[in-house]
Amino acid sequence: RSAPAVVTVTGAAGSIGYASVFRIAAGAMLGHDQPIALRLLELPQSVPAAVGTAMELDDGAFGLLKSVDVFDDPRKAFDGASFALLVGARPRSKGMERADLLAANSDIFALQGAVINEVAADDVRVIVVGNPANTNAAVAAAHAPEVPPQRFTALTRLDHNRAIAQLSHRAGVEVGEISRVTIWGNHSATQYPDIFHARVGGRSGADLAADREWLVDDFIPTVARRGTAIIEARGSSSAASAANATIDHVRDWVLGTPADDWTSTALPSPGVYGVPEGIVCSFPVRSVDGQWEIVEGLEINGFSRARIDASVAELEAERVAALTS
Ligand code: NAX
Repeated sequence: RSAPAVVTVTGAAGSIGYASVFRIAAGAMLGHDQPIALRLLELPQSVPAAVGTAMELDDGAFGLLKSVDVFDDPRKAFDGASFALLVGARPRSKGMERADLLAANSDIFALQGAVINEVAADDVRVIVVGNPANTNAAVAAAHAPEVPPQRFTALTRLDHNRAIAQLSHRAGVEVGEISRVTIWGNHSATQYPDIFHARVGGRSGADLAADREWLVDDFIPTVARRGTAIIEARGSSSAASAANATIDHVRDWVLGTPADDWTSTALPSPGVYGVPEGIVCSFPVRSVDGQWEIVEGLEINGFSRARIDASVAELEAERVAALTS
């Protein structure tokens, strides 16, 4: 039995935090033989709610859960952390401009990046869920010069899983028979779910994509706007599915992606696929020996190129706005 892995979850009293921590404690993220030390970081006003969550975690009597601590001080919460799940973020309030939202989050993620740089474990892996997730990850990475940039990632796995589910319905194929789907770009309405390289049961994704009307008017917007559809249906935003995707992301990062498949993760571009260096962009990735490797050499057709470029342009504008705010 190894020493407990220190897992810090920010925004732990929020919806996604609440939906994540019980499954993490049950071993769904790091495996059923890895003990866990959970750290819950919240804003001071939400510390009581996080304490309530910690009490419920206690009541789960999880064999793998060695400790749960609640903090409102990032310095304590990230001390020695090997996994930093950055879920808490400033939501857009009424009358708030997009620039204000970017600025407010830039402050939060600059501070958290700097603290992680200083006090987290040497092997720290960061996943940003809080929106605007890609840009928040870019800001945090920019403030953590001693952490390799590729350890700062943002969640696009929920979009990836949504794309697989939609393909499964369309083709009448089990989700387990679908592979090599890619989300490119930003976790926003400009994201591009690419099925040209996918395998869908016995068919190729390119074959399905030949129905351009379905691709353009149905599949792509359904995936990209799924978050809004969930809000309309449930009256609040995706929580359990986002928690599930976060757990999938970290599990694959640590334990590896299946041979013959890949997944989608946003990480700082090393300058591939025409994405400028440092832009936190979603790519097709494999996890090898605990590190993300971008799947290179995929042929990008004109249809895909235009959509990737549009999302990357949005990311560049966001980054400029966040870093100069
Ligand atoms: P909630 O509002 O339920 O919870 C957020 C929690 O974060 C609150 O309890 C708040 O007190 C806390 N918080 C805010 N700032 C903090 C800080 N500086 N330090 C510590 N805690 C802080 O939101 P929830 O539904 O859980 O969503 C969390 C974030 O995920 C949002 O930014 C949301 O937009 C984003 N999402 C990202 C997704 C993705 O795929 N990347 C999908 C789902 C979700 O929309």
